[in-house]
Amino acid sequence: MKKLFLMLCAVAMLAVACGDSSDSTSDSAADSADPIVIPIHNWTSQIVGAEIVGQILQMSGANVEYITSDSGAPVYEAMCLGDVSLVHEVWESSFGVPFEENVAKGCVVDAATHDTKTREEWWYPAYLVDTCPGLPNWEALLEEACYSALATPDTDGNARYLGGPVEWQKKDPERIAALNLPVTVVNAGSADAIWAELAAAYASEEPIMNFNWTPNFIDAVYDGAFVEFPDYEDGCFDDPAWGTNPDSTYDCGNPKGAYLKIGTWEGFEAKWPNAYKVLTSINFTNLDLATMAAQGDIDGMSVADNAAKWLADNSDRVDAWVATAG
Ligand code: TMO
Repeated sequence: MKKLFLMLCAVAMLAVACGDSSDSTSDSAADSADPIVIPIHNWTSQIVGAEIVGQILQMSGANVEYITSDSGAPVYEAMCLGDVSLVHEVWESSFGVPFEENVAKGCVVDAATHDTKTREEWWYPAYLVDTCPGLPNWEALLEEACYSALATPDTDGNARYLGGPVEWQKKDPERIAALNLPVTVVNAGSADAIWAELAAAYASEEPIMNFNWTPNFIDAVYDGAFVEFPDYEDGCFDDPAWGTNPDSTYDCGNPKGAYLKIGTWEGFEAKWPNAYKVLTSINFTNLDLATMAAQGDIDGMSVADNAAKWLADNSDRVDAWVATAG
């Protein structure tokens, strides 16, 4: 008899009649009180956005907890195991491969796509065009006057390209080999290390070429542009036959207009159904990320003040997202 009743409950979803009687105050599924684990990575918009996402989830009744986490494959493996609950800035060009691999396994969910369109690429200050007149075309880097001007004592005559931390998973060595570029990659230890070098070089108009991305604060402060490599198309990263080098993958630039997604652990929605609704209604635009970055990296605001200002300036949108909770 009890079995039949449970079966009817499952079929008819008689939430009130079937609910745990100790839970009589709520007529919708209750979220677990366990904390939602949010990772903190190593660039400003993500760090501020993690605080913003956490506060929005708390406004809707969730408990949250933060962990500092590698932003590359390890965070997707941790999310696959349920040790991390979400990633709110999945950048296609950096993390698309480990993210999509774990989505394909079924342990990570492609939960939402922000309106933000992203690009991550080699970048140079506008004054470098005097030395490398063919820029933004990548073939400018093949000219001796250009790569020699960008050389430093540790690059053996090659141009020096200041890349981001290795965990951002860029295929720079592969691209350099595929396009036969006279360039040596030097990976910065942090985003701040890139910005410090750029600031110093820019002040004295020294040649520099560094990793940058959009949306970011850089456009508001510096005049410069991305290097234009052959346009990314399907196949470039996995089919050697694609592109100008028939024997190599990565003979192209990173995707333009790339996605920024929210990923979750597969068990998130069942464990925190209301928080899941709120999380997947969050939708950051290019201006949102650029603002979070600028408030931190230009205005020098603390993470707490930066998040508080963004939440206050966007309270109508935030309220609407919070209201999606049951
Ligand atoms: C993932 N990042 C925005 C630092 O390129």
